[in-house]
Amino acid sequence: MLNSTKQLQIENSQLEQLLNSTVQNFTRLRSDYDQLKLLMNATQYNFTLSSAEKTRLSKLLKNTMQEKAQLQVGSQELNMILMSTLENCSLVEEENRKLNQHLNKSLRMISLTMAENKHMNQLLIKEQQTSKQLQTENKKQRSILFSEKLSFIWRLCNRSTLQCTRCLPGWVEHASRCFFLSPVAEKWEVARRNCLEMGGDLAVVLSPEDQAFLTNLTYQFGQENPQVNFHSAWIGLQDMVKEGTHFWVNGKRISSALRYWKDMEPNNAIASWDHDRAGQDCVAIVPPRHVGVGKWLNSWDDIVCGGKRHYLCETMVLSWS
Ligand SMILES: [Ca+2]
Ligand SMILES: [Ca+2]
Repeated sequence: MLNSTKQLQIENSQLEQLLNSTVQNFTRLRSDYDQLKLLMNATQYNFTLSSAEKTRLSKLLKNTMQEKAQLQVGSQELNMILMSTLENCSLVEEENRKLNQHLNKSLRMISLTMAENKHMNQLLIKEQQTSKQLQTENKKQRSILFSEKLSFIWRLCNRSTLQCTRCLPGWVEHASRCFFLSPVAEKWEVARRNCLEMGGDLAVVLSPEDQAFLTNLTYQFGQENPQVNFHSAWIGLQDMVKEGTHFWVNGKRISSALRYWKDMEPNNAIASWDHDRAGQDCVAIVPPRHVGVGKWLNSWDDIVCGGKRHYLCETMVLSWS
């Protein structure tokens, strides 16, 4: 019995300890429960808050995505505009570059033209000065030329053209000499004296050109003076000293290269009235029927010196120095 009681007491004590322990555990569990509840409530609150936040953030995200899409479209448009603008910029730059080149070229041209103008102006001024000086000089010279002292010059010059001949009136210039065909006929010696008195002598043929000129002069005289009994004109050639040996009045013998005798001349013919039988020792040019054809240059004939013929004189040209 005692044992049983003691056993019971032990058991009771063990139960009591267990109970106490259980109460303690319960109390602790209760406390844990309360804390967990509080925690759960807090978590629920937080969850609610998180949901709302999530919804808000979702909306925000959606809006942001829309905005992003719009911004992308806008960005593309802006890119296109930018590209187009850049292209235009490039074209404008190219155009600018060309315009600049053109401008530079124009500026250079203007610069050159200005320099040229300046040069021309200087030349013009110089030319005007020269012209003025020449006018003064011209005026002075004209006053001298037209003065009484030089009036004789106007017998030799054309007042309109101011061209002057180097031969006296009535004389013709040829080969830097002056020639004169007399309007009257004289014996050869008288003719020569007349030529000498005029400062010259009877004409001498020094070249084929002289022969052509003198022959043509006699031809022209005949053509222009049909009323004149014009047979021929003395020249400065004779063989008075020795028959057949012809000398010019300048002292030279006739040259073999310059002989212009007519056919059958010189024949030293003796005329019926030539009682002295002097023959023909003086030479004259007989005008041809035509000039420039056939043997027209062969115009010389030896004639009796005492016969009267027109005559050809020559002088040196007038010298102004
Ligand atoms: Ca003779
Ligand atoms: Ca003859």
